[in-house]
Amino acid sequence: GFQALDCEGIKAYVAARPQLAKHVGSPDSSDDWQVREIGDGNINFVYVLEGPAGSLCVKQAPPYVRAAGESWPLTQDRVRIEAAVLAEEAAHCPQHVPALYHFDARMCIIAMQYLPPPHGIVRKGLIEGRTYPLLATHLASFLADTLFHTSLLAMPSDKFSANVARFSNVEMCRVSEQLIFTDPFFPAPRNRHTSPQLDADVATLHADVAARVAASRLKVKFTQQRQALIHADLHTGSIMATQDTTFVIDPEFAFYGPMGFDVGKILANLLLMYFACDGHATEADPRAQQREWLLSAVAELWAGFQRRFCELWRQHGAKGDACSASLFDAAASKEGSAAQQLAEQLFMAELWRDAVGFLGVVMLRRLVTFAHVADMDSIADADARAACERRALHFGRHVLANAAGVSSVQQLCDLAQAARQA
Ligand code: SR1
Ligand code: MG
Repeated sequence: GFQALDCEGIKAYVAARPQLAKHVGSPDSSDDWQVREIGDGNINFVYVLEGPAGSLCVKQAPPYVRAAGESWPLTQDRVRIEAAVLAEEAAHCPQHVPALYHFDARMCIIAMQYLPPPHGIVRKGLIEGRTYPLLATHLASFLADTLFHTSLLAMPSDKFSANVARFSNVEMCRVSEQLIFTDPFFPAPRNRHTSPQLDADVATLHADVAARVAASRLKVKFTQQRQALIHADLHTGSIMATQDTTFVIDPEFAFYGPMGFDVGKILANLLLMYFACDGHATEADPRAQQREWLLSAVAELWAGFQRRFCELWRQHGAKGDACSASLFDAAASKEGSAAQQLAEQLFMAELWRDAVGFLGVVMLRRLVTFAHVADMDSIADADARAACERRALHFGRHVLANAAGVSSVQQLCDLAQAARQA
């Protein structure tokens, strides 16, 4: 029963459903509603409807990858995942998730709150030179709240296991496994790099045993570790923000996976923009401030995440909920408090090491496989672009292969600074 809809089809679909139409206006005057397709992602079609009563965002998933066309089929079950994940995330962190209004499994449609201007996709804003003063703090909360509350630290094991099954997303995970962990290291059919100046660098990467082995170890972690419900596509194109608000969208790749993947992916995307800044610099705006802000956002995001996550862990322990992985009532005695501290340290050290490795491989894939980032691709000057890409590529490769040696976020930022100046 699936049918792909165009703007007029979407308007008729909404007008026929009073619970949806009420967000836009009276169905009798739907001829006057404005509808436009605004999707700029790789996967789906996204429509905005505006009318006298307000606005609505409607997303429809075709049975293929939008950016590749019908030659690349893709499960439409991703819409079920997206609807379920938006609801789950909203239960833990409603202030950073758009409200979900509707899910239609047959038509592969979801409808949700439209976030009007000045909300915008963060990637676009960054390319235009914007900064977002609260982005790091908000993302730290989003990550800590969603990851902690969906993990065994907060959940009894029966509920946890049911969640792991409910959010099984095998086909979408396979796309990530291929594009992120495998394709960067050989001349895969869909690979491309934008600048021919990078030919030799890409050939070197294909022969790089240390990077390939590091990526394959992370791939094992990605496929096997059922740690929390992760968004799994948390890049700057999956975030809409203003100067005061932040919303995380598009969780169609979500599944129970390693927490470090979400942390690493968003840090990778902030750093890709950091390396792209030089290519967007003009005399009027040399992007020095933006560069500085990007590094401070990386540092604040990690520090804020750690702080909030450990705070939740202690609060949860103090409530006395005996979860499988909780240190029961840990803070109640001196020994308990020391045990809690040590547990937090070990947990965060492993998460950080994972995040650094993931961020390295995520940076590589955005430069040398299918699906690039506009941060780099939109740099007009070909030589400037190639220079930015090369620095990002070498940095990504270095932190991927040497993740264990990057012991702090400050060290990560120092390495990024040095790689930019190399
Ligand atoms: C075939 S999908 C390519 C990429 O687009 C999405 O945004 C994800 O990042 C995915 O890896
Ligand atoms: Mg997306």
